[in-house]
Parts: sequence; C-alpha cells; structure tokens
Amino acid sequence: MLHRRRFLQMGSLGAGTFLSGKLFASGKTFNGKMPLVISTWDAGINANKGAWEVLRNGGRALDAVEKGVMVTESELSCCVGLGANPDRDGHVTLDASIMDEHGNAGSVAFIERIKHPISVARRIMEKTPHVMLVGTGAQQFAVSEGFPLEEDKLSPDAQKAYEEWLKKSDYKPQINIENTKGSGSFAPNKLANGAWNHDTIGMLAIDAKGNLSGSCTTSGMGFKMRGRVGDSPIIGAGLYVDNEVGAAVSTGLGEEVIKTCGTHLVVELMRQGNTPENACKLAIERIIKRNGDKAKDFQVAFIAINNKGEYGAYCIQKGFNFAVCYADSGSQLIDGKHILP
Ligand code: SD4
Repeated sequence: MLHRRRFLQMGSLGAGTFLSGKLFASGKTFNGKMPLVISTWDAGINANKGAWEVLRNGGRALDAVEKGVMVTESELSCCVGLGANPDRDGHVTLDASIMDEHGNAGSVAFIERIKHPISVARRIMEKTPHVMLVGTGAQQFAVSEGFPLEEDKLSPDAQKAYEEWLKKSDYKPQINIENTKGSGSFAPNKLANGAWNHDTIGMLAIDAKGNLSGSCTTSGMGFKMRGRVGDSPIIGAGLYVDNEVGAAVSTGLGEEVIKTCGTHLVVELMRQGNTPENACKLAIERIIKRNGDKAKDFQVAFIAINNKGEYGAYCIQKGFNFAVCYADSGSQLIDGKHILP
C-alpha cells in the first residue's frame, strides 16, 4: 500500500504498552495500530519520539501531539518555530493549531516572539471562550499566561537566508522545502546559502483508548507578506479531527489548502468510507483539478488516520515523506504517494 519504507531507530525507550488493532477491537480484523502517531516530513522522526513517550505510557493523544511538535519548535536549527525564515520585513511570525477528541479546537496566528505557539493554541482552547487569537492579542494572552517573550532576533541561518532573499526580494513558494535533510529517497533540500528551509510540522495521534487528536505548527512560507496567515492555524484547512471518523493535517502551499477546506474534506471523505490514503488522494486530486497546469508548481500533502488506527497520505508531487510510529522500536519514514510525476 505504501511506496517505500525505511526503518529508523528512535533509540531505546524500553518496553511499552501498545496494542495492535486486532487486540483492541477484540477479535475484529483490521490493520490499524493503537496507539499510533504520524507526522509530516523527516522532522517527524524526532517529533514522534516526544509523542511516543506520552502514548507508550497510556497518555492522552492530545498531550502526545502537543509534546511531539514542541520537540520541533525547540529545534531552532530546524526552522519550525523561532529559528525559521522571516517574513519579507524580517520578522518570524508563527501559526499553530490543535484539536482534541471532543472536537475542541484552539489556534494562534501571526504570533511573534513566542517559542511554543502550539502550547498557546492549547491554552486558547482550554482557557478562553474563543478558538483563535492572532497577532499582538495572541502575544498578550501568551504573556499573561506566563509564556516568556523571546528576543526579536533571527537565527544565524535565517539571517543569512534573509540577506540572500533581499538581493532579489522575489516571493516564490518552493516545492518540498520541508524535506530538510534529503531523508528517505530524496535529495537534500538545503538552500544554496546552507540554511535549512523547513517550516511546518503536522502531527496526528490515536491513543490506547482510541481517542484522536492533532496539532500543526509553522512559521508559514518564508519571505511571505507581513500579516500573511496560512492554512495551519485554520481549523478545517490545516487541521481537522473528528473522533467518530478520523483526523487529517496538511502541509505545503497553504493558500490552496484553505481554498479546498482540505483537512475537513479528507475527514469527510473518510466518513464516506474511504481509507485514510484514498481520502487524502481524492482531496489532492481536487486541488489538482482546481489548478490545472499550475498544480505542477507547488506541493500540497495530506496525512490522515482513522479511528481504527489506520493511516495514509498523498501529495501532489514527489518529495514528501512522513514519519509513522506505533512501537518502541522506532519511526518509519515513508515516501508519500504522489499524483504528478
Ligand atoms: C503554510 N502550509 O503556511 C504552510 C506551509 C507548509 O511546510 O506547510 N510548509 O502555508
């Protein structure tokens, strides 16, 4: 069902508590895994470790998807979070979203100088009557909740990349920039100036109780217009979770995902009986159809899981991969199937 697999060691976590779909369903046969965590791109290998620590101890999927992507937000060299490429005015602005098994949602957009936007999104979900806070209001809320305000300073790699970009000041979304290290079967995608150009991680998990949650955190497209917000913090575009059906998260050119309500579409396609992989495929086909020839110039990928612990992904073109973990032995990095050559 999936193109190619590589098995990467996560290190020794010891014995854990995980169930196969068969066991969990007491005799019913399906190929699902529980608990399970999947996440976008090769940065997902490390992020899954953080999530798996929660899941293997019987923890809640919501805690797993927050802890997991916090790993990536902390990897400043990886360029999700504050180490990322700035907007065209030279500021790093971050978007994030989270959803739990009850359909609760929280999101934050265009927030600056906060290291863990995913945790601010969760705090908005749990402590306010709102779903989304943006910009200075979001920052004000974060500070009032005790999140430290970090320096407004670019990482050395981002500074270098920004200076390079300023020479032409040309905004052009790059395909597959997130495959940071050329992992799996792909060539390295480091920028000419040496900077990693990674900007998003999306994660989905199902815990041992069969509950789903999802998270997404990003610096958005590098060198975007100031104030630009992508799909990642928009519920139903970048992330959607419905415990009765499944969950999906996206990566790639956010504008196209927003215009198709991408992850909501994937979940609804699963509700109609499609497998996670087929639901992702149909949603990608919809985006390609809307764009015709232009679709060859950008990437969009969806990953999805259903409430049986089955997973899948699809993307427009070659170069996307995702990390899957359901056992102490580690994550598999899987090349996403693609529609265009
Ligand atoms: C955005 N979807 O802001 C994000 C970008 C992304 O990997 O996924 N990059 O449009």
